[in-house]
Amino acid sequence: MQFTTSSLLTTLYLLLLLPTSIRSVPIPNFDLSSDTLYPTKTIFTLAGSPSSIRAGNSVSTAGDIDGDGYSDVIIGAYLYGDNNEGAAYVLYGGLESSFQDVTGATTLDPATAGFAIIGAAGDIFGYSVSTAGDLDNDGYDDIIIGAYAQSDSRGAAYVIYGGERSSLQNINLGVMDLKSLGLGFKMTGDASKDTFGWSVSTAGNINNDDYADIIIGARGQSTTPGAVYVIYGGPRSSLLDRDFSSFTLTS
Ligand SMILES: [Ca+2]
Ligand SMILES: [Ca+2]
Ligand SMILES: [Ca+2]
Repeated sequence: MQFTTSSLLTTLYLLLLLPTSIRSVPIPNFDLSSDTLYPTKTIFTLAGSPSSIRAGNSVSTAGDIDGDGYSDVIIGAYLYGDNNEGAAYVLYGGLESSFQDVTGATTLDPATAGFAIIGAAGDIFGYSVSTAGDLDNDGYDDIIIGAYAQSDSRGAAYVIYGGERSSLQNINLGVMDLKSLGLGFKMTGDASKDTFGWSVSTAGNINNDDYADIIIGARGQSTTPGAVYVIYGGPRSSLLDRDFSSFTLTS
């Protein structure tokens, strides 16, 4: 390609028309002890003693769990409760003007703010949280939450389906069964001390079908040692509670 003076001037002129944000992208440094981030309004504050519930030990996008086009967030608070139940909070994204402060309570308003999921006693539920992607391909992103301390640290992980806000609700896993209620399903680790659910994440779509997949770490698994489970998504009818003590790991 041959450049003429005219074509070079034209190119330079077009470059100058580019927005400043494209030509140079300054990234400021922030000192969180003194600087104020924009927007200054927080969307999540905790009443009581935040240090005791460890809110924010784990955080993740929740994908778009209510299908309104705005991404949502999930926040773990693994020491919530008098008996280390642990909790996770889903907070909806939206117009900035719609953001509201909420408290680390047992319930939130699923119609406007989000919803809370509380673990059973001793679970350390919410130590790990993540979007699961759209595991059942119904158009709504789902979430996965780990509870590594359950049953002498055998551990568990829970998938909760997204849906219209009218279908989303506060969940207490101490008294509610996800599968029978059609809200999701539960996976449990192989043996005591496996700490199944120590880490959880979407796996993307590892087999390139129509369904997102998930990955779960069990760092305490003693025979391997450490183990990672990848579980395929699929139609909701195929997503059953799973007890991995009845599975044989293969290499
Ligand atoms: Ca949303
Ligand atoms: Ca889904
Ligand atoms: Ca898949």
